[in-house]
Amino acid sequence: MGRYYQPEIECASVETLKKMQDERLVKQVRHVWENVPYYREKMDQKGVTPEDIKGTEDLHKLPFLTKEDLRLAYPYGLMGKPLKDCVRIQSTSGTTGKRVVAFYTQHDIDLWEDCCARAIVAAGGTDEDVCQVSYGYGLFTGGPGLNGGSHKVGCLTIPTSSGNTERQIMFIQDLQSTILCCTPSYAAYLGETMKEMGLTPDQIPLKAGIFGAEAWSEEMRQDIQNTLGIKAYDIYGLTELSGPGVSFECSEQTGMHINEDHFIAEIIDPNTGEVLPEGTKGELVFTSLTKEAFPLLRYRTRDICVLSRKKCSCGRTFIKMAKPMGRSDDMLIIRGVNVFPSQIEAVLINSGYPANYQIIVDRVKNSDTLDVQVEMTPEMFTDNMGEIKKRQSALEAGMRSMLGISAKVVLVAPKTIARSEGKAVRVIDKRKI
Ligand code: DLL
Repeated sequence: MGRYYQPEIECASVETLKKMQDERLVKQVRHVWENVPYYREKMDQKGVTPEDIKGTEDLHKLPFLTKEDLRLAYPYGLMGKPLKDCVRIQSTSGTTGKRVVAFYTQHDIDLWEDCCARAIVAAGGTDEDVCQVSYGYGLFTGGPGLNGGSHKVGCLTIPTSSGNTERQIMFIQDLQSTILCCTPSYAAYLGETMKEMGLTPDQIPLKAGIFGAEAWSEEMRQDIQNTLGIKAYDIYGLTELSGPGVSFECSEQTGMHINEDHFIAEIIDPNTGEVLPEGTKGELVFTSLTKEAFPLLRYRTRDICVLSRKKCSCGRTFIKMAKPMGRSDDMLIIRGVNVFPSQIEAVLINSGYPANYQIIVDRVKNSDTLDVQVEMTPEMFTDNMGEIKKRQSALEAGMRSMLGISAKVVLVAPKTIARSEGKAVRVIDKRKI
C-alpha cells in the first residue's frame, strides 16, 4: 500500500489511462500542427497530418525530434504559445553546442510541480515533513521543480540549493530535515562529510531522499541508504520535458513510474528508430501530452532504458522505467567495445569502494587507453605499495570480467578526486579534444 498525491490518476485503470492518452495525443498533435511551423514542416516531410493520428497506436507515424532539432530551432522555434503567455524559462548547461532553453506557461509549471509532488508523496512525504532541496536553483530544473512539489505537498521547504556542505548539515540537524532532495553524488558526499564529523545514521533526522539528475547504481543506493539511514528514491526527468518528475520511484524501489497522464514513453532501437516491445532495452522516447509552451512529440532522450508494465505493489498503474543505464552519448566506445560508466561504478562499489572515481580515456599510438582513478576511503588508506598493487590488480580483474576489455586502475589517496555539488563529472575523454 502506498500513499498518493493524486490517487484518481496515479491508480487509474490502464484502460482509463490509455483513453486519456489517446484524447490528449490527438489534441496535442493538433496544437503543435497549428502553432509550431517547425514541427508542421517535419510532419509534412513525413507525409503525416493531424487526421492520421487517432490515438496512441498512430504515434509511430510521427517524426522523431532530436537534440539537433532543438539546436536548429533555438531559441523560439519550437514554442507552442506566444512569448507573452510564458512566465519562465529553464535551461541545461549543454556541454556541446547551444544550451537547451525550455519555456513554460503558468499551467505548465503547475502540472510540473504536481509531478514533483507525486514523487515526494511516493517517498513518504506529507505536510508534516521538512524538505531540504539541495539541488541547484536557477536555470537548472532540479531546485525549482522539487521546490514547487514540496510546496504543493505542504512540506516545510528549505531551499538551500547545492553547495556549502557544512551549512547543509547544520540545517539538517537544526531544522530537523526529514527529506533530502539532491543529486545522488551530492548525497554520497553529504554522507561522507557527516561520517567524518562523527555523526551516525541515528543522529541524522532524515528519513528519505529523492535523488536523480544522473545515473546511479543500485550499489550506490545501498551505500547512501546505509550512511544516511534513509530510504533513497530515484527521480528522473529532463529539461526538455519540464524537468524532474517525468518519472519517480515508489515504496517498491524497483524502477520509476512514468507520469502517463502527461507523457507517453516508447523504447526504440537507437540505430533504426524501430519501436521495440516492452521489456526490451533501447532508447527512451517521450511525447509530452499536456505541455503548452514547449510541446515535444517523440523526443529522443538518448537515455538507454527498459520499460515494464508489471503490476506494482504500491498500487500505481503507471508504467515503470528501470534506472537508465546511461546515455547513448555517455556510452564510451573503447577499442570497439561499448562501456558505460555505470558498469565501472558497479565493480567499484561491489568491491567495497565508494563512488569517487574518474574515468580517463585517451588514444596512444592509435589504440584507446582506459584508466580508472579510484579513491580509497580513509579507513582503507595505506601507503604500502605492495598492498596497493594487489588491490589494483583485483579491481582490474573485476573490470575485465564486467567490461570484456582491460582497464588500468590507479588507487589514489582519500579526497583527491573533486567532489560535485551537482552532477558528477565521471569521464574525461581526451580523444575528443
Ligand atoms: O537532470 C532534471 C532532473 C533534476 C532530474 C533533478 C531529476 C532530478 P537535465 O539537466 O536536462 O535535467 O538532464 C537530463 O539527466 O536525459 C538523463 O540522462 C539524466 N538523468 C536525469 N535523471 C536521471 C536519473 C535533469 N534518475 C538528463 N537516472 C537525462 C539517470 C538521469 N539519469
